[in-house]
Amino acid sequence: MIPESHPRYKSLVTREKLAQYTKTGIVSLEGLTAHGRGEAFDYLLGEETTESALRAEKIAAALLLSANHPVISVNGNTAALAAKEIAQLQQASQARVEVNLFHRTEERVQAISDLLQEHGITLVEGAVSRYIPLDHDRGLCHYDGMYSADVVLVPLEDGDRAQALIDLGKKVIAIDLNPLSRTSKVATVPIIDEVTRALVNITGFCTELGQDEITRLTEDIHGTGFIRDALEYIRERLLNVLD
Ligand code: PTJ
Repeated sequence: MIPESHPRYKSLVTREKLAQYTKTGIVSLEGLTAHGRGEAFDYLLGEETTESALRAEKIAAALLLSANHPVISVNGNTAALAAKEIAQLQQASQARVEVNLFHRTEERVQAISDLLQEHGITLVEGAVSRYIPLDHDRGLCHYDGMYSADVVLVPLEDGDRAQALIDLGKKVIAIDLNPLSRTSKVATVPIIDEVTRALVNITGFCTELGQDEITRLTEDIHGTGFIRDALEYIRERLLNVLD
């Protein structure tokens, strides 16, 4: 029982939720360590959305709305933390949602799909094939999902898939609290923010943006600027932490 008065109440509740989700296979045991890395970066970022991340989230919304075939990729941690927020973003953006796992088993795919569907999410279903040239299971995807996508939202991973998607000519929106991750570095738009905060903000922008703004926001995107902003923000906070 976690007392609400605990100064880290929210964080402890989230940890407990993720630990519970390992029992149904929705979150992998490795997912718990991945969450710890995210928490550490969120701590450094002050556990709130920075102005720079909010700008990235606006561009992400514009990219999703301007896409012909937007896809949201969902892994175990993302499903456990943000099923409700993904449902809302799907409504607002009309993006397809596809389960894509690193630690892939058919049981986990099924458990995560069930959780997402319980939240009202429509999934790309059916056979998968190794359409993304990777020698691990993140390479498996659906023809009418990620394979045909022009914009892919990739939350919570630090690996080689983002680069592979870019090499296939797709635009990649990453959500990752680690500004130094491979995924953040290569993404068209790296969103250095916590996944639930980021998804809520992107959904909000999806309901607000008009066509002129969408065109302006997607014209000329400089992803590395968001990484510099996040590192500078952390540097400033560390220098002033004892003031
Ligand atoms: O469910 P699976 O099998 O697909 O596995 C999912 C994990 C997350 C285990 C897998 O993708 C993995 O190993 O990821 P990495 O390489 O640890 O990368 C996860 C990234 O997400 C790290 O850079 C973390 O900083 C970041 N992260 C963790 N929690 C959050 C986060 N970013 C945003 N919001 C979070 N809540």
